[in-house]
This record gives sequence, structure tokens and C-alpha cells, in this order.
Amino acid sequence: TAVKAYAAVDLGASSGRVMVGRVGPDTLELTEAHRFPNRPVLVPEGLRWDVLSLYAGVLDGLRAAGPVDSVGIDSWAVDYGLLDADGELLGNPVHYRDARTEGVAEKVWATVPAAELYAATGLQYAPFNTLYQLTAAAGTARLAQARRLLLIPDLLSYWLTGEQGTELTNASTTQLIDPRTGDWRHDVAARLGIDLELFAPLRRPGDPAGLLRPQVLAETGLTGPVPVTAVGSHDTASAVAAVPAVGERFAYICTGTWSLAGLELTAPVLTEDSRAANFTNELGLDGTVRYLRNIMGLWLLQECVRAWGEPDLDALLRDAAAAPALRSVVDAGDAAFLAPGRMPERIAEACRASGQPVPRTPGEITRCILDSLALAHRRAIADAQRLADRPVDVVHIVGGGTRNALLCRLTADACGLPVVAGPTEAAALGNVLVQARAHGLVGDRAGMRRLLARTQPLTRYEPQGDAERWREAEARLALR
Ligand code: LFR
Repeated sequence: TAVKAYAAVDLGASSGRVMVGRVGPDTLELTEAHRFPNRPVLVPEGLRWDVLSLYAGVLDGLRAAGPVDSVGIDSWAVDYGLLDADGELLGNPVHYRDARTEGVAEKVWATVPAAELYAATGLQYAPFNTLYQLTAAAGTARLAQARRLLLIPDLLSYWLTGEQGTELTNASTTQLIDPRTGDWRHDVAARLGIDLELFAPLRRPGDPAGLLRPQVLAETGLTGPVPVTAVGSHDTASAVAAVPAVGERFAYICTGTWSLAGLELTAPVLTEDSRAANFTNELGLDGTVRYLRNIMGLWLLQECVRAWGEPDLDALLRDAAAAPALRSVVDAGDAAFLAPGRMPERIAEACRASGQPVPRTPGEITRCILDSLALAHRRAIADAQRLADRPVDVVHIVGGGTRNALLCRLTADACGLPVVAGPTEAAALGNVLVQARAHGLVGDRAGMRRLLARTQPLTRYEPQGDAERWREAEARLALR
């Protein structure tokens, strides 16, 4: 049988890429057609996404990709563009790290108490959930003018095809969806004055999402018809789909700007304990639930590297590997690290405030960050197993963090479980596989995972060292 080619547009917080996946019964190959920067821009009104430059990058990427059988788009979650009555974009989409949501949650909870909100939507508290963003935007001229809201991948898909939809995995991050039914919570929206008519009809991964418009074909040099296929348009949903697990008893950590650590479940966990532990129930493929916790992730390191003037990363990681282990740790789940800027200072302050030695050199600070991430991974995976009553034998690390061998090794040690690292381009692979499945090339989720395990290079890390040292470090954080 013929091998088919699928274009995966995968937009991350710092770069976008268009990958081409070639899929056959025993083939899964990914090549990069085009990579382009994603630079958030701070304007007087706040932090914004430069979505036109992202769209231009997508068009360049499709041109570089050459003939493909379909196109799929995924990106980070929660953010959106607003369209006016003519279907034209109203301004630049607001970045989820923008300060506009500060203090908004308390206002929301005064109307719908946090416990009720969790029971209804299963979503962890994060200041940037779309629900809080829309509440922050209430009363603005822009929202008043808006007739349609499209999440970022759906917005780009609209520009490519002229068709509007709301893809479900990403919609589940709005905090307006019930994870049991996969449908809107009209009651919650009504109480908060959020107009659900703004959203286009829901579609699911694998659904057709239109055809590239003639103008897009002309600009990219592609020959039509080229369908766009809905994928897990939330990058984390695509990444989880590409976890190369062979059994059922696995946990995953999707690493990159964020670490998203947890389990794939068949039903949400909506208990009060789960809410207190700040676990989220986002939706995945085929009605699965991504039961996970958001951990700040390599953002902590990216921001330090930016502050240090972009030093050589390999040398930095060598220094970190040589630095004393677990000397100081910070809570890598703390929303205090959400905003950009002054990251080395903020980490030093957190160490000082908790009575630990203050890391000074870039190597020491990097070690503090990686130890702290491994510790946060350990806590999240232990908590998830306990709260969902689902023990695991292995932790899969996918995404950008797989390149960081020290982080993978520390995570294995901290969790006391073997870590299987890879694939690095998990979101793009999950995107490609969902398209391939929609076109009949691969079987079910387990079949997708078997194909990944057979074809992708993976690295295994066995846990080593003294588990007691991680318990001690964990206790240090709890003492604050
Ligand atoms: C990862 C991610 C996370 C989401 C965060 C903000 O790229 O999509 O899953 O919580 O970005 O959208």
C-alpha cells in the first residue's frame, strides 16, 4: 500500500513548525518542512500573539512541504481570536501570560464557587483558562463587537479553509465544557455572562475541517483539493496521542515550555481531593480524559537563558550536571513563575524565602531548576496515581524535554520508575497520526502507539540513587 503524506502545523509558545509525516502500515517518518519563531509582543495594552506572522509561517511551511494528502493544526491551548460581524479578526489575540486575568478568578468564584466550577468542568485553576480571560474582557469594546470566537488552531484553520469550528480537545481547556458529556456547560456560561453563541459548532479529532481555499493553493503552490482535518488541536492532546506506550499502566510527561504530567483515563476525576491537588480533566482522543497537572516546565530555564544572553546550552547542562544535587528546590508548580522576566532573581528569591542556599552561578541555577522539575514530576505522578487509583509501571517523557538527558535521568530517579524518553516531536506525530487514522491508514489508539513504539527512537532511563533524598527535598517544599 502507498505511503501518504500529512502536513502537521504545530505551534509552540516560542516557535512554530510545519512537519511532513509519511505514514504507511510500517512507516512513520517525520521531516521538518519549515520552522519559524513565535515572538510574543509587549504593546502598551499588554502581551499579544503576532498571529499574522504565524499564519505567514504556516503558508511558508505548506509551500515548503510540497504535495500532501491533508493538513492538521495544533497549538497551545486557551487563547483565541475574536471576529467581527464581517468575519474579520478584531485585534491581536491576547497571550495567556498577559496580566489581564490577575484577580479575576476571585470575582468568578463569587458567582460560581470554585468547587462548583470544578465539579462542572473538571478543569484545574489556572488564571489563563478561557473562562477567566473572557471574564477579564467583559465590557471591552472589542468583546462587544465580537460575533465569533475561534481558538488559535481553529482561527488558522478558518483562514486556510473559510470554515469555522471549535475542536473539542482544545475547547475542553476553556473551562466551559463538561468532561463527562463533551458538551458546553450552558448553565455555567449563563451565570458568568459568557455568550456561548460566540463559539462555532464543536468538531472532533478526525472530523473534516474544510478544503484549502483557492487563494491558499495559489500562494502555496499546492494542487487541490487539499483537505484540512481536525486533529487533537490542543498540542498536549496531540502529544498524549503520540505517547509510545505498549501497555495500559503508564504515566506521561509532555515536556516543553510546560511539563504536563499525568494519566490517560476513560472518565474524569472530579473529587474535592482532585481539585485541591489542582489536577485537570482535559479531553483527549476518543473520549479519553487527560488527567494531569500543569508544571511550569522548561519555561523556567528558557527565561533564565534569555536573561543570561543565550549562553551555550550544552555547556550550561554540563555545569548543571556537575553542580551539587538537590541543594535547593523551588515549587515548579507555583503560578508565581508564570509571568516573563527576572527569572534567575525570582528563583533565587524563592530559595531564600524557603531558607535554602541561594544558587548563584548559571550552572547552579540550572541544576536547581532541573531538580525542581524532576521533583514536581514525581509529585504529580504520585498524586495522579493516588487520586485516580491507577498505578503505573513506567513514565513516558515526550516533547522537547526528551533532548535534556539530565532532566530525563533526574525524573526517573525522582519517580523511582523507569522513564522512556521520546519522541521529541510528539505533538506533530500525534497530529499526523490522527489525520492518517481519519483517512483509514492506521487503526485505533493502541495501533497508533504500537506504530510509534516500532518506528521512533526511544531512550530508556532506569531509576537510580537514593529515594530518601527526593522525599527529603519534597518535605522541604511542603514546609514553606
Ligand atoms: C502546552 C500548553 C498546555 C496549556 C498551556 C497554555 O503547550 O498547551 O497544555 O496549559 O500550553 O495554553
